[in-house]
Amino acid sequence: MNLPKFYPITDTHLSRLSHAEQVSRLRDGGARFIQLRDKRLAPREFYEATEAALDIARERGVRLIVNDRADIALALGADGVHLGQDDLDPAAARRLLGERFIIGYSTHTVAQAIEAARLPVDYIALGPIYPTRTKENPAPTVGLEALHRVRDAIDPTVALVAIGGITRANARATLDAGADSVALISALLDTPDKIIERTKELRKSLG
Ligand code: TZP
Ligand code: MG
Repeated sequence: MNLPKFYPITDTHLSRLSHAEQVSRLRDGGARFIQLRDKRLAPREFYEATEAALDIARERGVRLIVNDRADIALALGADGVHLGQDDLDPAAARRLLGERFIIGYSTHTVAQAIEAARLPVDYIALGPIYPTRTKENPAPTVGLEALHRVRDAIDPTVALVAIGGITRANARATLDAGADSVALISALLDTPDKIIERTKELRKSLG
């Protein structure tokens, strides 16, 4: 699949803003493809936050991916789901969601990514590429070399997303190493008043 060069992921703890407000500001900065991620909310609350964010996203031409919860993505008609190694298996999610939904899948090593690309997924995420303070108990960093190796090994129609410690300073090099898109949290969200500005700057630097 075709992905924009950058892929923001919401974080309410870091930004102190609702998911809907983060989507709005990220969109103002030029984002068109956003993931809603919340490790704290109960499923019902996450459903409600996703519903509110989807209203904004639809109005403003943003595709929204729901982290972890294929059921919420399906119930609300979001654009897709992002699954981790402990979530619903991607093949099961594909059976549930059908072909119309985007399925993304997190991987943490070269071998895992190559294996994952054979599953019925639209993109795989590989990371952390660089050290990150955003994720609890992150896997060891894999570096740019791992991106090269995965890109060379997998089907070109499966998009490759780099995640973990991406900033404006390293985003270009990360794309050049073989990522189709870079996913970011703290570089865009850790200063709520600057989300629009940071997103615009990133977009500009990626051309
Ligand atoms: N998965 C691997 S690293 C990471 C996730 C969710 C956190 C990315 O956050 P940041 O702030 O962009 O390093
Ligand atoms: Mg998950």
